[in-house]
Amino acid sequence: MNDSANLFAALRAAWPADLELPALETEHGAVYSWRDLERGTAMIANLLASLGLPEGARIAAQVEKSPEALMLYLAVLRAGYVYLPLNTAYQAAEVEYFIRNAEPAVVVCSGRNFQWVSRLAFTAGTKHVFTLNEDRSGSLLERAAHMSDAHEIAVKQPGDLGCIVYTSGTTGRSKGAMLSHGNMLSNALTLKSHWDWRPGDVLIHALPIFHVHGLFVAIHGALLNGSKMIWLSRFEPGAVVERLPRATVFMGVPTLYVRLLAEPGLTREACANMRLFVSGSAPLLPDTFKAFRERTGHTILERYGMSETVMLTSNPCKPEHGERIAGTVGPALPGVGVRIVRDDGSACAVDEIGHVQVKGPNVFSGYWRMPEKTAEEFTADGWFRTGDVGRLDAKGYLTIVGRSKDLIISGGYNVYPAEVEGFINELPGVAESAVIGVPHPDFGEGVVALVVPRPGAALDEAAITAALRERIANFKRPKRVFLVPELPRNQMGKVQKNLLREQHAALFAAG
Ligand code: MCA
Ligand code: AMP
Repeated sequence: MNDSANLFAALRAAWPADLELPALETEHGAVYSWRDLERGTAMIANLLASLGLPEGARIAAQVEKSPEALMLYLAVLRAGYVYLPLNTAYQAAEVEYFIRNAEPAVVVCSGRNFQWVSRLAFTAGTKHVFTLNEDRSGSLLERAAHMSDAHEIAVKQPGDLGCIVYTSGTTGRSKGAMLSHGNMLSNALTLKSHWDWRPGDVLIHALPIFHVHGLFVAIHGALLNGSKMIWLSRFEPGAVVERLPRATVFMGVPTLYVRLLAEPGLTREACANMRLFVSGSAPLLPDTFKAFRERTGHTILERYGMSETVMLTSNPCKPEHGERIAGTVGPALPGVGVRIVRDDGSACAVDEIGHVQVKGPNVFSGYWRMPEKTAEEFTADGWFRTGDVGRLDAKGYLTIVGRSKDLIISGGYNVYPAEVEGFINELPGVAESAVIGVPHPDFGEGVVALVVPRPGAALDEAAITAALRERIANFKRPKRVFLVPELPRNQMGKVQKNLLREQHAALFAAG
């Protein structure tokens, strides 16, 4: 082991001495040992090293969740390059933007997407495109198979870039949040102690691995504790319930908890071995919190974070730290600063609602190649403006009450209305549109579009939905589209989205 600040080195140092122990168990019954992870990551790291990539080269991956996809992520860290995860739901226009913006030296995609992804990548100057499929086929592993299974972990400084995570922008353009090895490791170490990771913990991993929740919070948590993961390639509530008796930790977005509650098998007995249920990425409704406690006897721990900052606040894990309070996201994590300020930047009083700003070793250094945007998002005294609106109570618990950014969170995925409106407005026959989020019993918020047709244009909901299918990720596609003669505007000419949200508030009402 070297003394580098490489995140992988810290994770690797926590693995059990006996590398033959199981590290990962898949839903198909395949078991990967710690040695398999060690060898697999070494071979892929050696493949990357053999390509003669420049320092700081980006490796973009749009691949299905699999143990090998996990190894690819770890291998990129191990080799000292920069990982760029992409949601598998992204369509060509979205992927093209990321590739042009990040200029990855290597792109890894599913075999079935090779044709269009490689065309985009080679056009943008990417030198290497590999494929990786769920069934372990594809050129990445074929090439890695010829590599040595010994690899010395690349030496990194805490400030060296480890990942770029794209988060959508309010103006429609995605921004790449640059996270360093130090950002990610400091947060992982804080969560290890705060969430009381202990010997014998087993994590059920059922989240996608292209966003912070599944990729960092869950994976770093387990690997930094040498804990086995029960690895599910997709969330299926029955499959989770079946495995609860053999696990101790579960992490999910609120939609996962809503769906688990619909399973009759979710009982106190099924959860008897469980230690911790964590929720985040979107607000957990107090009703869900309560129903889960009544059904299982477990109190979900809700926490709050962002792609730019990893985790910021958390309800207590250990009883001596206090109670887990429904509707709150808990106090700031140790080492993290959270403050609430008014529009003029002055500090809010206890319980006064204002803008949430944060600071800490976990906070990113800036947006990839967007120095002006980065400067706008930080205050003069170095605090990051989250775009969330909240209040801190006398005990320091944060409650998120809204967002100053025009953002919809659907099933834990972020949808920026401006981006969806941009795609709708480009469709023939559309004069303008407004995209809003309204309460949805399953996804928390459901995306809805109000579309104003051009005079004489023949538009309908089905045609608009069909046209969007090819253009944007499925979770961004409006669940309903309404044709309207005009959009309500205030005196300044701004569309009154609040009014639209009120009008459609009961659209997806349960039942
Ligand atoms: C799927 N669909 C959705 C969503 N997911 N619609 C709206 N919102 C969604 N999130 C739609 C698809 O468009 C499709 O519609 C239909 O559901 C079936 O698609 P499928 O992929 O089979 O759905 P699923 O497997 O049931 O997925 C639902 C899900 C998934 C499991 C809740 O969305 C999910 O894994 N969400 C977790 C997201 C996550 O990890 N977020 C963390 C971000 P159609 O049939 O019409 O095509 S990290 C973060 O936010 C920060 C840092 C933090 O604090 O953690
Ligand atoms: P992302 O850009 O995907 O990292 O999403 C970050 C945003 O998700 C935050 O700025 C919040 O608006 C939201 N978020 C994350 N966790 C929570 C939570 N527990 N409650 C409410 N909102 C949350």
